[in-house]
Amino acid sequence: MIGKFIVFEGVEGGGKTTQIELLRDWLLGKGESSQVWSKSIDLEVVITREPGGTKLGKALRELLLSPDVLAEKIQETAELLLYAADRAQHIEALIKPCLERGAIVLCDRFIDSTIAYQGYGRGLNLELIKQLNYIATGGLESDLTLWLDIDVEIGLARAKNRGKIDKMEQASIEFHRRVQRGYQELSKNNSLIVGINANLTREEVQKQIQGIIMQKLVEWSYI
Ligand code: T5A
Repeated sequence: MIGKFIVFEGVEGGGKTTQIELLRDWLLGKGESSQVWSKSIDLEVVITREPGGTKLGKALRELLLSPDVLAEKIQETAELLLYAADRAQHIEALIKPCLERGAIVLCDRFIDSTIAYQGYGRGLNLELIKQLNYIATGGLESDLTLWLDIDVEIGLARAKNRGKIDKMEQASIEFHRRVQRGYQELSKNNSLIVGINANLTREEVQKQIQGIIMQKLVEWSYI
């Protein structure tokens, strides 16, 4: 793989979508954030997300997250397998081809979401989830994971202010706290996960991210 795979993670409303778009513009040297170095390198930046990065993924996302689309509850194991199916399709149909042609892929959620939500949140077996993640990804890992670490209450309030609430956002505060604990545990045990204080303003959060990406671009010999 010659591209780079950068994942954004965290609890609801942490600002992943907002920060991914700001980072894409910064990397491409657009607008106010234009950088001298970005003019001299020819980057392709691809934004994608889980669930929903492919056509199959969009259909699965609708089933998984729209509160009224199914007249029956999706059972926890079935939910786990649907996220894995979304991921398997995403990796083969979109992420690998992008990385093979050298793109920087910015992905909203990946395997750590399954560990945090289905593992810590729902209480499903963590070892089985790791095995399933391996089957879905074929072992592909991120080059960097940015964990937007926000207080659960602030994140949920931001998500609610935005309007429509999805199925996960309707879950109890205790569920979201367990998910948060999952991210805390993951970040302790994986040096590729970098925590970002996401309680701050959009601009302050973006500055932290740009600082880390700048170091990585040097380490990865882009600049
Ligand atoms: N899921 C996913 C699983 O359970 N298992 C899995 O394996 C996977 C892959 C995805 C859901 O699926 C679950 C987890 C999720 O519940 P989603 O719609 O993608 O659903 O949900 P989120 O990823 O949580 O995305 P959100 O859209 O809720 O939040 P974002 O993208 O983190 O935040 P964003 O940028 O949309 O910001 C939210 C609001 O806050 C404002 C924004 O303008 C927006 O209104 N905002 C700020 N306000 C103040 N200060 C800042 N710094 C702000 N930054 C953004």
